[in-house]
Amino acid sequence: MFAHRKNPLDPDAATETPEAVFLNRRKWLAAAGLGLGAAGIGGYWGWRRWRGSDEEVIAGGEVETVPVQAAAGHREGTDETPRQSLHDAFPAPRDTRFSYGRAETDRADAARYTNFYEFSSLKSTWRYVDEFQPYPWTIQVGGLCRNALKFDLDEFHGTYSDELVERQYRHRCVERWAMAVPWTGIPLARLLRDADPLPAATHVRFVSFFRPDEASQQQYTEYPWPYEEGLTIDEAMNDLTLLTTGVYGRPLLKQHGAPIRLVVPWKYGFKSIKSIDRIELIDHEPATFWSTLSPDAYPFQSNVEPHVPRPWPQDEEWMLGTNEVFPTKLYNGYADQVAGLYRA
Ligand SMILES: Nc1nc2c(c(=O)[nH]1)N[C@H]1C(S)=C(S)[C@@H](COP(=O)(O)O)O[C@H]1N2
Ligand SMILES: [Mo]
Repeated sequence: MFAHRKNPLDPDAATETPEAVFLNRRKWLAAAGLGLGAAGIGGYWGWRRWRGSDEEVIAGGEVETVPVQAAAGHREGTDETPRQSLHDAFPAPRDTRFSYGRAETDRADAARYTNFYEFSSLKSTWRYVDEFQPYPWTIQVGGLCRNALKFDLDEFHGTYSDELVERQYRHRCVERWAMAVPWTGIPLARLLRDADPLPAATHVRFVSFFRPDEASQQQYTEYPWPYEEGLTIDEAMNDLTLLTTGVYGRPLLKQHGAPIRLVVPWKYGFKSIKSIDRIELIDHEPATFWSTLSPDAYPFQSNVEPHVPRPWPQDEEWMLGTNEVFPTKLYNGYADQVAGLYRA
């Protein structure tokens, strides 16, 4: 059992995690090359084993599904909500308007290095998600709207089966790692329109699950569970904001936030809340998990801004898997789509 790390608010802890150093394969190889000899080889072997094979990392996060009644879906002329079983929803057609502008991150590399504090403050959360049962799963949309919604994953996939798309997005964590991955989902705006917001709704609040029996860190830490996030209504309605149930053309792995998560590619990764339990239309800026813990480091807006330290310098980022370094762009390169939201 690995010790769960100390205070994640300590900037040093979050940037140079022991694990990040540990995972830096090039350093290990270099160290071996420098003549640490047998010790180096032994260390490398241990590192290989501890790191987990690609197969282990992926299998560790795969969601077990129970066969649902009639994946065939909706019976015409009934009020029954259409249903589609999880695996039949994938793959979805690619939305060709989006491309990474760099190499796609390897699927196992993305699955190996994840942030999911409900399970661990280490990055290898795939090791800690065994007990998590994200299927079946019910999600609710409510608050200041005319048509509150409640549906399970199969109803979601049945209702939006013609609208699911795959989009290639860049992702940027405030800790400065980045990835380029294909998400499957629908624009959040599509769902919100179905909920029919009242004019008083100015913000949207997202709340993750609270299941201390399945997510050990919800038992042991003082964090303000459940994880919560928020957007202004205009940010939530922006076409880039994607509500996703898949990645790499398959259902989300547990460590990526199965069964349903948000992806907000122009903001730091912590805004992209995982494993959503409910969505609420509200008339004020909501508190969020990270802004509650550290308002200065993680303010509500938290757009990717290379010139604003948060709290580390943010002008560069490195890619999972390859360690390739890129200059960080304003709004993570999505300024064309979102700059209008922030003009005075
Ligand atoms: N519920 C929940 N959502 C979360 C987090 C978390 O700890 N809990 N971590 C966030 C952070 S800091 C990042 S960078 C992204 C990481 O997404 P990934 O692990 O799928 O790459 O998820 C975000 N969503
Ligand atoms: Mo992050």
